[in-house]
Amino acid sequence: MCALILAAPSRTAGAEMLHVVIKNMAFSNVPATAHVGDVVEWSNEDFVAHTATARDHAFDTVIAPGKTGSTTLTKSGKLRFFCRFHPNMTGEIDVVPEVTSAAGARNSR
Ligand SMILES: [Cu+2]
Repeated sequence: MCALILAAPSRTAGAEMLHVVIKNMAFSNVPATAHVGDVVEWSNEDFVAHTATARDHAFDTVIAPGKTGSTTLTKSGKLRFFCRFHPNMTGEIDVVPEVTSAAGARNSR
């Protein structure tokens, strides 16, 4: 039997808020990487509505002009997203698993 069970995604204190700006019909300020459990806040600074929609339809958030929406990153892997209203608006974030305290000592830098 395997003693090492991958626990359900836990919302740890290390979760970060990532701010993505939607402006001039484009996603900007998109972080290259994020962790599972982080929250992406989408700020729509345009005068038209946009969506933040995952390619795999894990989420689909409509953001009205001047408003914000948020998405919690629940799984690791390459997150590709786009705007349903303007499919040429795309972005991607590399979502890496939450670092557990047991593995936390192994810093990559
Ligand atoms: Cu759009």
